[in-house]
Amino acid sequence: FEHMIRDVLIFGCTGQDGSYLSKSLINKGLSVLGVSRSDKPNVDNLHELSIVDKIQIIQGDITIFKDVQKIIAKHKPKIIYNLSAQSSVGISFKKPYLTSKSIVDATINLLEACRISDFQGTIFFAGSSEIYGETKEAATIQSRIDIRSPYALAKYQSYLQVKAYREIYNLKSVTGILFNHESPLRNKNFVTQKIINGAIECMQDKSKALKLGNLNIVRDWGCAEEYTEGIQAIANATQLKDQIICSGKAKSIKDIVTIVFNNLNMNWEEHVISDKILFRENEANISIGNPNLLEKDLQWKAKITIENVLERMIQHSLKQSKLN
Ligand code: NDP
Ligand code: GDR
Repeated sequence: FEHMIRDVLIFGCTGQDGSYLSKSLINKGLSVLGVSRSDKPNVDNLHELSIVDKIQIIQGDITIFKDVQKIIAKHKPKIIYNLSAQSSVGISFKKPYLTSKSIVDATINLLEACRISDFQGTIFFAGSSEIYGETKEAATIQSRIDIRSPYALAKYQSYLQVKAYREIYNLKSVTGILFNHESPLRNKNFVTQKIINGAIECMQDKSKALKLGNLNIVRDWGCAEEYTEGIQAIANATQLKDQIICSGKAKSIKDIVTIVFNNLNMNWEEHVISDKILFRENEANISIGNPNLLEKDLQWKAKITIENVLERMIQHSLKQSKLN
């Protein structure tokens, strides 16, 4: 492993998307070097996908310029994916500085390290639909920006950095603006996983309640595993262009709750409580994307429904709960 030249470098390889992306690249025969902040990274996701032995992970902090510079100089990757972030919108309200550092400082470090070393490959940045806030109609890449959280602010700043380095320095840097995408690897604090685990607890103990925030929030949901293919399509395009990855299909939190509880043969109204304490300040009620440009330019479109993803997540969580 030590001085082998790597095809692909992934910052944030231990997360949901980093794991699926690594698996997809490895399956295509590419060698993957992952970066984690930790020298004892949590490899549960990589283990789950049976790729722990097929990926090399090194320690590095993307918020430290020297770390990034050294990694690029030493490993000379052909392509870089930056998926690393404090990725929870909810947490970003309590940790705005950490969130900004993990996204904005990270992006400028990576762009600068690539500029200085005359990096010729593509640098993909995981942007977020949260930059569009409330979408009056399905968001396109030109839609109005509407910042409603420290997380969205950081993602917007980085999106501009990535675009500016492409335009000023001809760096091959590009952003994929991703709408919500879920999977069995989704961290437990995100709403789909919280609903599924909560519903399973209610099934095991009928007296249990599940406290959620605003049930009327509408989002555009998709499948994480599939979106990592869209990410590659954007990064490998002959003409680099910032693109939106979404399903174009809107569902409310109440819809997700209904699908999950129905799947487990329960009536959600007997268990779910909407608690004002869990509402987010100033949150966009509706966020939906328009998938047409990505399909037109790169012939990529989402095919897997959120119902299908939720079904897989439920099966996975049921299996886990029986193991424990
Ligand atoms: P995860 O939270 O699952 O993974 C992100 C990874 O970033 C972690 O595994 C962690 O790896 C690393 N990281 C770096 N700094 C921090 C920090 N301060 N706190 C926590 N983790 C940190 O994210 P996803 O895989 O879901 O998302 C990948 C990227 O795509 C992120 O940038 C996210 O903002 C963006 N995105 C995701 C969407 C989604 O719906 N999932 C939608 C839109 C954008 P380690 O500990 O090993 O360093
Ligand atoms: P979020 O995802 O970090 O907002 O964005 P999350 O799953 O936490 O929230 C999705 C929506 O559900 C609403 N909601 C609740 N959310 C949580 N966590 N807990 C609750 O009890 C609850 N009740 C309602 C939220 O208010 C929100 O509207 C995700 C992340 O992956 C980001 O990185 C990414 O950029 C965006 O998706 C697009």
